[in-house]
Amino acid sequence: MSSSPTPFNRLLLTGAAGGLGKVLRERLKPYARILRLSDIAEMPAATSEHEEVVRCDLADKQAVDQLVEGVDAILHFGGVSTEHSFETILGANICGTFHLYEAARRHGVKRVIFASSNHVIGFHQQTETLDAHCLRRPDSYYGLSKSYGEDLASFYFDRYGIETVSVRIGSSFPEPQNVRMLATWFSYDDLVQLMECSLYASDVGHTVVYGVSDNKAKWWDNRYAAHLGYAPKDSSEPFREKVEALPPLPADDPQRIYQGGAFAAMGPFEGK
Ligand code: NAI
Ligand code: 15L
Repeated sequence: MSSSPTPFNRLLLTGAAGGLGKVLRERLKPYARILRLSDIAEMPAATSEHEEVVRCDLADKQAVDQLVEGVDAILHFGGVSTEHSFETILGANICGTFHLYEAARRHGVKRVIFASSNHVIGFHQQTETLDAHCLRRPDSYYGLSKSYGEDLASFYFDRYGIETVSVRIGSSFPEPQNVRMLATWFSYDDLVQLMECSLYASDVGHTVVYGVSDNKAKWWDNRYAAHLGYAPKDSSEPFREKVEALPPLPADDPQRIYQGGAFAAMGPFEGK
């Protein structure tokens, strides 16, 4: 990738008030003349004529349609980001992602970057190495919603030619918080690099890529996404001593068995 790719006219970032949204609000500036920032939650006002701030509930089809008008590409980070009851997930993640693709189709948007999750494959064991063609084994209603999002991406490419990079994000935080994250950690710098690759690579069709840094502990193999040109620079290894000093978990704790960790043991959310 060149050091300064040509900026898009207008990029839409959903989930702009969230943890990753705040990072991307700053770091996506070089890639767009105008960044349209959206969330259901309140956000700081636009800081220049290069930002547009739009409050929008992804569950509101008409509002999402208006949100997408005039946009060249979408980074879809909005939605419920942890495990909850199916009903809580339904509006934002399942209906919301459908609304976004329908709006993209109506308004001629050609590229989406979808913040999928490792919880799409979270019921695989930590002893396995997975590539993008592996069987999905969602570990939660949240993981199911991301799996559905990947299916929407596949369908909207096959049917309407809208390209998507579905990024199965591992754990994107300032630093790994536990031993599991030694394998799943995805630094903010590597996240930004992968966003750039996903925006500018040609002919991505529907590409699934694991959003993960160059960690020594590896569960995921990104060979089917080599065409994106993503080359992570960071590693969780400098944090190993710190997280290994945390109180150890019992050998049968889901955080030590499943790739999705604790999500694999959440719920049920209803009576018997
Ligand atoms: P976050 O929870 O901090 O941000 C999500 C944002 O979506 C929030 O600001 C929330 O207000 C917004 N949102 C929720 N419901 C909405 C609705 N109905 N309409 C519009 N906006 C709504 O999560 P984070 O960590 O920033 O993650 C961003 C995206 O990346 C999420 O889609 C998450 O599932 C995904 N992801 C993040 C990972 C991570 O390690 N941070 C790992 C895997 C996936
Ligand atoms: C996710 O999908 C969540 O959005 C994030 O909050 C973390 O729990 C992450 O996965 C993880 O698996 O560490």
